[in-house]
Amino acid sequence: MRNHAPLPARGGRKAAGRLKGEFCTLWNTNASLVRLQDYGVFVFDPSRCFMILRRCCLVWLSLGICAMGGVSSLSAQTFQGVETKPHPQVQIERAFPELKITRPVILTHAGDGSGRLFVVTQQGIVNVFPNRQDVKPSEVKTFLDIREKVVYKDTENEEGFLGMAFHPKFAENGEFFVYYTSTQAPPHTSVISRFRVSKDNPDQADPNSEEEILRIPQPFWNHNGGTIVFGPDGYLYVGLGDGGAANDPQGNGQNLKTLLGSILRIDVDNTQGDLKYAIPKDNPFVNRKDARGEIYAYGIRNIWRMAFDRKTNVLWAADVGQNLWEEIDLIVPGGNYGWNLREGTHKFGEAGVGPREDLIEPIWEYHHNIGKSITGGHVYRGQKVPALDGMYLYADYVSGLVWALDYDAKAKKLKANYLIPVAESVSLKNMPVITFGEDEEGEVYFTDTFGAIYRFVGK
Ligand SMILES: [Ca+2]
Ligand SMILES: [Ca+2]
Repeated sequence: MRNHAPLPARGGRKAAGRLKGEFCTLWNTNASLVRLQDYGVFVFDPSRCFMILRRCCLVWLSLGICAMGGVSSLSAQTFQGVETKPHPQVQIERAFPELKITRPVILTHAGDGSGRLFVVTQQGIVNVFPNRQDVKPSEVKTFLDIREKVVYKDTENEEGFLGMAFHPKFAENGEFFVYYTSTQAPPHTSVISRFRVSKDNPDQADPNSEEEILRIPQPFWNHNGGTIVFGPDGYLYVGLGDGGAANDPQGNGQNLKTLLGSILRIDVDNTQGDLKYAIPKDNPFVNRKDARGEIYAYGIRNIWRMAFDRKTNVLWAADVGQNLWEEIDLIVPGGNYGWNLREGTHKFGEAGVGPREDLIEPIWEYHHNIGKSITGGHVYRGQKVPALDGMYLYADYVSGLVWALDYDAKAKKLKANYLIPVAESVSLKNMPVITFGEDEEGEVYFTDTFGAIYRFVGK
């Protein structure tokens, strides 16, 4: 088998990964739960792991060990004196109860006034459907199917179709952009491409319209980042991971000469020299010979979802941790977010450092006793749930908890962190949250690996 996850020098239990890294830590601490054929080899489907976790929890519940004590200890997290508590007015329910979409790794909209939602499978299918709660599976259409071009394996499940963003002027130019692991390139190559909608059917992309914009060779199959999003400035922001393995063995996070371990900011409406894009002249490192001009921020491990606050234009990112800490960052141009010298607000490894003025600390972190792999969401700016206005919605893939962080980015003040309870009508109480997304009105959704889509509602 060539499915060996690279074994790290230390922290070996983190060798196994998931879509955004480290799903399996939990399981390796109790390997008997999962039949790992070989330490560091993926032999299971994360969804199955999750089912096992649920079953175990049921057993613990019946033994009276886990019971409510376990739940309340999970919600009793604090950071900088702010204690997490359940939100009294908001809950989670299914958004489109009749739909089930395989590994729904992206949910977005076209921004063209059509109201349609686009949900993408990690294997490479872009689905489109009307944003109606009672939408039927028969109403879901295939907007684009590029499975033949996309590398996806359950055993190396951080590759695949990972990002999609509609051009801000999509209604006029029909352009949208995708990020995927390519079958038409050396192994572990990420590609960013432009596609166009077909001329005569708004629910279908032109599969032959692909223009490759950027290729990113990756040393390992994990930590590919993959979020692409247009900023309010019209530039495309690209979240890249550190390249993979554990501990960032190539030191990509702190290396400005590589695109890995950073967020890029590129102009896809223009070209420059041999590039299929241009580098904005006001990018922070554009005049440095020892740095790639595309880089907007660095010191990133593996951002799994980032999004602009549509009201304040602040870029929020969730960076997945390695051993102990998951974090939320506010991204500023030229910012160094610390990896692999820091993990959250802590020194990382023997070569790590204490707090340093040039390393930007997260605004929130949580320990691995709360969750083990953060999934970033959006600052809520919708109309339907006023109690969430201005709060950052996020979740943990492993513990299946969903939160709203109340942080005043202007005053740099942490106000509250709320656990969002799940409505009684939803049978699954802790879901492996794979991504968040917004519709045109700013309503926020999230998906789980079982294919369900959820939304937030007032109680
Ligand atoms: Ca990689
Ligand atoms: Ca950091």
